[in-house]
Parts: sequence; C-alpha cells; structure tokens
Amino acid sequence: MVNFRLDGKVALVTGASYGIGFAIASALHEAGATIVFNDINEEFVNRGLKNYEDHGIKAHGYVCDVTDEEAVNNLVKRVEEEVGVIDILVNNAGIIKRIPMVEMSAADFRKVIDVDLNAPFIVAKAVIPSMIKKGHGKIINICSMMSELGRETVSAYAAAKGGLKMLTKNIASEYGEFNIQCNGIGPGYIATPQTAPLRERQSDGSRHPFDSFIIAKTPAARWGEAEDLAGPAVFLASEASDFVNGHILYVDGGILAYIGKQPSGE
Ligand code: NAP
Ligand code: GCO
Repeated sequence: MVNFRLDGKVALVTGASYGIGFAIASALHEAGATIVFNDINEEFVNRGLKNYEDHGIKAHGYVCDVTDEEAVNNLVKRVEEEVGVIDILVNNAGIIKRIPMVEMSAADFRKVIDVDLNAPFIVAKAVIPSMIKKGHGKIINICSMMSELGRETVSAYAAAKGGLKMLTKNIASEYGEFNIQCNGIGPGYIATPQTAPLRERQSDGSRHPFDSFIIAKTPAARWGEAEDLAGPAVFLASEASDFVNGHILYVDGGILAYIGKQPSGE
C-alpha cells in the first residue's frame, strides 16, 4: 500500500505565514503532520497563527530570522523540546529584488543570497543531526524557474536558486545513506504577494505586460496557485518518495518544456 500519510510527523515550514509556505504547510497538516512555522517578528507570527486558526489548523509559530544561525539553532532546539524532532523541513522563506544587475548594490545581492541560499544551508544543517539519530528525514527546498533560467533584473535570485538546486543535490549525496531525502520543488509562476507587482492591472484595466507574457509562456495558460504545490509537497514529504533523492520537481504548468508561442501561421 503506497503511504502518503504523515501522521505523527513534525514539519517545519520556514516563512509560512501566508503564500506558498502556508499552502504547503496546510497540505502537510491535512496529511497528518504537526505544523511548525517561523516568521521574523512577533506581529507576523501572530498574523500567521490567526491564518492557520481561521483554516482550522493548530500550528506552532516561532519568531526566527532564518539568516541568523544562532536564532535558527535555538529555534530547532525549542521545537525539539516543545513539539518534537523535526521529521520534515521545507525551506520556503525567500525574497526577491528585481533590479538590473549593473544597478544592483553588492549589499542587495548579498541580502538575496543570504535569505535564499545561505539560510536553507543554516536550517538544514541544524535539523540533520537529529534526523540522523532518528533514522529518517525529509528536506524540501523551494527552488524556482530561476534554478534553470535567467531573465532581466533577477541576477541575485537566479544565482541563489541555482545554488539551492545544487545544495539540494549535495545534501542528498552527503546524507542519503542516513535515510534522509533532500529534494527540491521548482514552482513556475505562482500568484502570491511575491509576484503581485508582476500581475498589477494597468490604469486602463488591461493585464500587466508581464502577466500576459507568463500566460503565453505557460502551456497551462495560467498562473499557478499556491495550492498547486500541495500534492508535490506531500509526495516529497512522505514514504511514497523514499527512493527519490536529489531531484527537483518542477511544478510549472509546463514552462520548462516549452519553446514559447510560435508566430501564427507557422
Ligand atoms: P512571499 O509571498 O513573499 O512569502 C515569502 C515568505 O518568506 C514570507 O512569509 C516572508 O515573511 C518569509 N521570509 C522572508 N525572509 C525571511 C527571513 N529572513 N526569515 C524568515 N522568514 C522570511 O513568497 P512566496 O511567493 O510565497 O514564495 C515562497 C518561496 O517560494 C520563496 O522561496 C520563493 O522564492 C519561492 N518561489 C516563489 C514563486 C512564485 O511565483 N511566487 C515561484 C518559485 C519559487 P514575512 O511575513 O516577513 O514577509
Ligand atoms: C520573477 C519572479 C520569479 C518567480 C519564481 C519563478 O520576477 O521572475 O518573481 O522569479 O517568483 O521564482 O519560478
């Protein structure tokens, strides 16, 4: 019998007050897991707790900036004491800065690398020792189309998400023998606050040009919803994927398979 259930498992989803993290955490909860999330301050954690409560989910929320190694180590220690050993880690917290590369300061570049690449290393490093002791663990890194593709204005984000793809493969290589599976999910263009500026209506009510561009680039002809990532996340968190390791599962409505719209008549 294939087992997609997560009963008795503790899942830490970083930066999961809303957006993709919230949708993934809700799905893991539905499959039976106990949910732990963090955000950078108390106000945001409380907003997240209210969001879970409104959806009938009792989540455990903690204040923690994922770029702060000491804070992350304390978070993992507290979660182990107050909730249990983390069986499933989803490195979801992320930021983007859309700035042409030659105009971007090194400080801005470093900030994106810090949240999107260094932090997944810091959090994974903090949870792996207890996973080894427990004899199993699942780590899911939220990658991107930019783990494979570039575009104007997102140099730091693409560098970080490309790096995160390789960190994923390396964790799988280094800790696979301890029954730890580390995989990535590469979402396509998903309608969340992060991409809201790319979907803003124009003053005449028409679609943002980038919005139309994404719909034309996506064989599914739509933006993804955060809930589109739920099934893939449950799969990668469950026993059903115990021999899947170091894989990036792109959930993109077909973007990476597609050369783009042909000129009409060809
Ligand atoms: P979002 O709506 O901007 O949410 C990002 C979350 O990360 C927020 O809850 C944010 O917390 C949290 N966060 C940021 N920096 C943090 C830090 N230092 N410590 C703790 N939490 C932090 O983004 P999203 O669209 O849901 O994206 C979630 C993940 O998916 C990101 O890694 C993103 O790069 C990736 N992704 C998104 C898309 C897309 O199309 N939307 C596609 C591919 C990949 P606050 O509450 O403080 O803002
Ligand atoms: C952008 C977008 C993307 C997406 C996503 C694609 O400006 O191009 O924000 O980077 O958020 O990561 O998979």
